[in-house]
Amino acid sequence: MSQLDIFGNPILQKSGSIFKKGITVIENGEYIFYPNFFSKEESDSFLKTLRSNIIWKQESMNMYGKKIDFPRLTAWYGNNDKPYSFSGITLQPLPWSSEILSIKSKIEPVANTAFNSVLLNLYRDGNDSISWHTDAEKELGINPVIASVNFGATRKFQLRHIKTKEKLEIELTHGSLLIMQGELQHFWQHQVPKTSKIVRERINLTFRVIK
Ligand SMILES: O=C(O)CCC(=O)C(=O)O
Ligand SMILES: [Mn+2]
Repeated sequence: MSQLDIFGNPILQKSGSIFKKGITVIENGEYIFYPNFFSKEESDSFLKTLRSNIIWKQESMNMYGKKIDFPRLTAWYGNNDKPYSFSGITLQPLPWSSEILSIKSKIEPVANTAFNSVLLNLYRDGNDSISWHTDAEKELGINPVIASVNFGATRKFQLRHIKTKEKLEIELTHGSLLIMQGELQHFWQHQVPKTSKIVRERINLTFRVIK
């Protein structure tokens, strides 16, 4: 586990990253990380209820005429009727559930943003992953604020600058909150790689504003 600064941010010992009022300012972007935003009890309870109450789907995409399953299950909830497209698929939002609304109300004051939708990912084991991408779809507008909430297995979240190729890594722990903002989505890709370690399930929620 990395050393934490007074705001609970891990000290990354990377050149060029500085902390300003709890915000980690990196080249072309900013993030705020709370390793223990939710208590262990709250996090255990959210993991269990989200696992059973969310309508998890196996989405797939078409690649060279072949149907390829995403290496994770997904769900899309929100209060807007606009469909959301990413990785070649289009999702229609389901109406908010009480657990999601409870999480949303806790993170909104910290993220300073009123979110209108959330993408959920269920990583069943270390073989599930999400590969390099940005959350820069046009529906998200310029410099989107994305709030990512994590329950279950700790997994590595990696960031890679598209020009300099510099890499950063954050361990997303049970009950953590990562807020990405500023220009970050336009300059940094992110991924959660597969791991050969035996890990339990992990649920990630990324709250977004669809314009
Ligand atoms: O699981 C994560 O931490 C990241 C998920 C993600 O990047 C996405 O859904 O766009
Ligand atoms: Mn993403």
